[in-house]
Amino acid sequence: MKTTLLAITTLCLFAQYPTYAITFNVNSFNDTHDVNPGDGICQDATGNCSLRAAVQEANASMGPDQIILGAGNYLLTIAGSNEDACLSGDLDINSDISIIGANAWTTLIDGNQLDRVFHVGILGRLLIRQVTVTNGFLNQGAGAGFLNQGFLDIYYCCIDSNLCQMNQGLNQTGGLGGGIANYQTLNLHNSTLQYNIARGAAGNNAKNGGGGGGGSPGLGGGLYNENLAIANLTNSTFSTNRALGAWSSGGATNGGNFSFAGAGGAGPTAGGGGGAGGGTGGNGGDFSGGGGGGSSCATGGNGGNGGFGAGGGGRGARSCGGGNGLVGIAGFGGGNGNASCCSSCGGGGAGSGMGGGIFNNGGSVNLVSCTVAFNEALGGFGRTGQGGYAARGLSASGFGGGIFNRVGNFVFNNSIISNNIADVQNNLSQAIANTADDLFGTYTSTDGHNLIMTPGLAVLVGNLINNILNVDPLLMPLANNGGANNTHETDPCTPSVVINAGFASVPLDQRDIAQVLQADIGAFEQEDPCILLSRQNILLEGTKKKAGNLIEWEDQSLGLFDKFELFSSSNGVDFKSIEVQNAFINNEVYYQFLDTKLLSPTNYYRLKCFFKDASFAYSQTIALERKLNTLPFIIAPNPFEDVLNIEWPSIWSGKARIQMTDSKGSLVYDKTHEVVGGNTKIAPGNDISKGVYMLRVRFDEQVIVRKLIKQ
Ligand SMILES: [Ca+2]
Ligand SMILES: [Ca+2]
Ligand SMILES: [Ca+2]
Repeated sequence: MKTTLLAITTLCLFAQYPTYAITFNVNSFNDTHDVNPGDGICQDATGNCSLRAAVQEANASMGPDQIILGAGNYLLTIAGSNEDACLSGDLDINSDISIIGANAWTTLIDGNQLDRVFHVGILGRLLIRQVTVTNGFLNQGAGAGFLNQGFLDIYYCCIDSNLCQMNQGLNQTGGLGGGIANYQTLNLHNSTLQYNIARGAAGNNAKNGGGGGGGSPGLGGGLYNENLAIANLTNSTFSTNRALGAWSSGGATNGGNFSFAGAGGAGPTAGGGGGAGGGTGGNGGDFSGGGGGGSSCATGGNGGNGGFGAGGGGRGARSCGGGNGLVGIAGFGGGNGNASCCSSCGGGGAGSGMGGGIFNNGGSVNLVSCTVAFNEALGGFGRTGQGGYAARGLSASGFGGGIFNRVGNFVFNNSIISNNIADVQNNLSQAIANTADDLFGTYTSTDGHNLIMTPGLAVLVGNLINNILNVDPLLMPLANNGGANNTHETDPCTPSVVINAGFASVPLDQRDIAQVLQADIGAFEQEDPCILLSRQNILLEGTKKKAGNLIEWEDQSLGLFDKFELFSSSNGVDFKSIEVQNAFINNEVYYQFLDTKLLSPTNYYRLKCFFKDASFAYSQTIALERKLNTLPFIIAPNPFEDVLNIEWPSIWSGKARIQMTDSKGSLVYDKTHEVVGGNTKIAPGNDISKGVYMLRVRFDEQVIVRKLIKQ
């Protein structure tokens, strides 16, 4: 058995490290050209070897070459998009090249928002390890971190904060794959795609009564996978990526001339604007908006219809008593064009947001032991008044916050798809209602063991054994939990249902942590058991004070711990971090924290105690129960001059009546305040003289009385 394992390991190593013809050791962070590509020497004008020069030289040489990057920021500074010889903008990979960094925490390849970062051409093969690829930016085209038209193997990388968008009204492909757009073969291992955005383009705005064009969708915030492309995704995390549909385009008021053309939509096969004199806007193809209708003295021109994901065109204006045309109807997920009155015209509809983490457009995707969480797919913003009768196009919808499988074979096993959102954007491009939605489309499982928190409209087929649906895996925020890049840890002491609920096909997790007991579902294996420290190690106690719960603890370990994180909970299950304190400063073993933001009459507390090696254990949990009228309620200052600050218990919500009487019993202040925890300021002091007053606060059944002095 051992021999077989060794053989497999050796094969894997060979697959990851081919025999290289030449190895280039990059020794410069500058973005410079090779002075003589093809001479086998990586050398710029200053005699150094830069990353771009090494790629140029490797492209020119036969056989697989290797480029080694040390720690540091490799900032691309030579602007110039749509160039494929690695002379400007993105790094074009046109032969068989491996790029190996120190690790993804310290080796950064930064696109500097000039162009995408890597373009693997149809003759290219890139193996990239242990780097962060960040700050790619596109105004048209696909894939801001990577566009792969060849073969792309990614190991232990972080693909972070790349933005693939498109300028308004462009008749181009764009807004596909913020992190990666894959058109051929992609193998992704032990990597994280985070904070990448794919955003569509609005159609052209209406002008002089000619209707506005429809917008295009944003598809695949993390990854867009094209028709017939193959993506094998293993032990990886897709988190906090966003697919954003374009906003609607604007309507317009007719400038007195009733014979203007409509405006065109956005997208690769957008509909053109209808002709002057009431022409109908053209229909858009896939991912492409319809054109706006032309304006006319008689009937206003119809808006063209949008293609899949895209908005319809706005209706053209009419006057002279003519009839109304029709608005353009959106494609699936998009917003319709708008219509307005009389001599004004409507804007084109917004584009859809689809697949916050991943969008598959007919390819083949195999997702194994991955976590796809906290991504968003948001339809474009639309439908605001504009003054006069002009009106923007309508807003669009979001689908598949985690994954959208339009068509093609999408297989997942042992993966978490959770906490994703599909919704509509507001005018800040944020979700209006944070509607949970993880999946859209049809998915096949061959081994089951997936957790899908909100399956939505997804169809799940194949072997569904041990799938867990509609359960929150209680993932902790994206963070460095050891390993090559960020992951979502599960909490061992809560505990998450994914722990030991997976299957064994992948022996190591994203961080190369071996399975403990049974494999966990997703990219993270929780190797720390829920360890509870005895009261002899950590003595945690709480005391009820007027201002809150005073939490104190004593560390008997004398220096074993690095820091303490205090958590509170209203139910003993869902704990929130409320305080972090470093341990053993000046040999101190006593710690305290005053919790003034109580969550409920009963509050639970526990400490997460970090050892110096970053492993941790929990203290025992304590509970402090209070009567409602002993919850912290602070009135300050006392004595006061004009203004009094009242700090309400954080669980109070409703109306409170505040009354103040002077020493003779006469009422000097009487108002009812809406209270939602937090703070209220009242100013009773403007009209009253110096002296002693009684303040009464009534909330529900309770009355709190305090003596105050006005000075
Ligand atoms: Ca050279
Ligand atoms: Ca280039
Ligand atoms: Ca396990």
